[in-house]
Amino acid sequence: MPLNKETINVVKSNAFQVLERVDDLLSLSNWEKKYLGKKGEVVNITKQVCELNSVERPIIGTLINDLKQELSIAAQKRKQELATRTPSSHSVPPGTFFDLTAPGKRVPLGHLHPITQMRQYAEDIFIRMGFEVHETREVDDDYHNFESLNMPPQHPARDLWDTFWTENGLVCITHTSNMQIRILTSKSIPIRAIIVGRCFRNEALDARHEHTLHQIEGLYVDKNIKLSDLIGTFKKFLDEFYQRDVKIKTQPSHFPFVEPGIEFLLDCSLCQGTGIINKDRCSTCGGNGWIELAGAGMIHPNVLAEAGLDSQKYSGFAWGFGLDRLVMMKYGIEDIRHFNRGDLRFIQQF
Ligand code: FA5
Repeated sequence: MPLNKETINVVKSNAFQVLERVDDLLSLSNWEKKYLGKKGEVVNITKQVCELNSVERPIIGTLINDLKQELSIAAQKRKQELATRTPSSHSVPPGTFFDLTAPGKRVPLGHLHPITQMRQYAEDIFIRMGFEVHETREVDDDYHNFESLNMPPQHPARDLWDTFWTENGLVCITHTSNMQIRILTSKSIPIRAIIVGRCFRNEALDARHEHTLHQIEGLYVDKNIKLSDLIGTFKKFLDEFYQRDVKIKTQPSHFPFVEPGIEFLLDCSLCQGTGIINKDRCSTCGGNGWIELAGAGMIHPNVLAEAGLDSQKYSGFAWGFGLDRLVMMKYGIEDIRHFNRGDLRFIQQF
């Protein structure tokens, strides 16, 4: 299309029509780019001036200069109007400008479940204490969940755990101890490992018993390891986890894969160890003021032998604690079932 007065008028009327609809500073900046920018419409037509004859050239050149000036003045005027107009709910306050480089608002898409948060927190503590972190399998075979742990078929201690079995004879793991033999056979001594994961039990549910629970197993093997090392290590972890000098007690217990076996109990944070809340029995600890956190003990010589380790030379300890119960005690959560209910009023507090 040849460059003439008509072409300039078309550019001008288009530019003004678009400018009328410009409603914010960002659109105005785009408008300026489109018409007055380096690759804009005005520059485009200016480039064609050299193709005109000597009579037309000065006339058209002057018209283009006028157009450029008119558009610049109009843009300036619009900018002032936009910057000083009464703010509506959709506009920015007067005098402000969009900072296109500012970081966006964080969209609340969700957050980690409290158990996951505390699992990571606990793992960090153990890593600082020199432990390696391993993940458990959730479905395993009889050998790893029971037999390798000094519980041959028909051993009565298998009944300690109400087990879910799959149709093809596998076990939904009842405890993270299922990984013990794998770690003992694959790692070199000294062994310092934790094993983290979900376990499943077909048992009656109450304020401190769930069918799906989270355990963290601890495994420590070296020369001259004693029961006092087990108690000291676990207490140190708890002090870090709760950020205070915790009150714990131990009592004898029996697990076929340790000898001797013990349990760790913590004073219940819901009733402050009294067993009573508002004259009623504390339902969280069952009224005895202590809540059982873990089973533990010195690794049984039969388990060490199964892993090919000489129990005359090496000794070690193991524990398995319920992470859900630790978190309950940390935050004063009175019922373990809150964790899996999916009630956002609960979850969003963490
Ligand atoms: C065991 O699971 C043993 N494997 C622990 C162990 C490991 C002993 C290594 C010796 C050496 P127990 O069944 O007591 O033990 O469970 C350990 C902990 O898991 C309990 O103290 C408790 O804190 C938690 N726990 C057990 N059952 C449940 C449940 N149904 N709901 C929530 N937490 C549970």
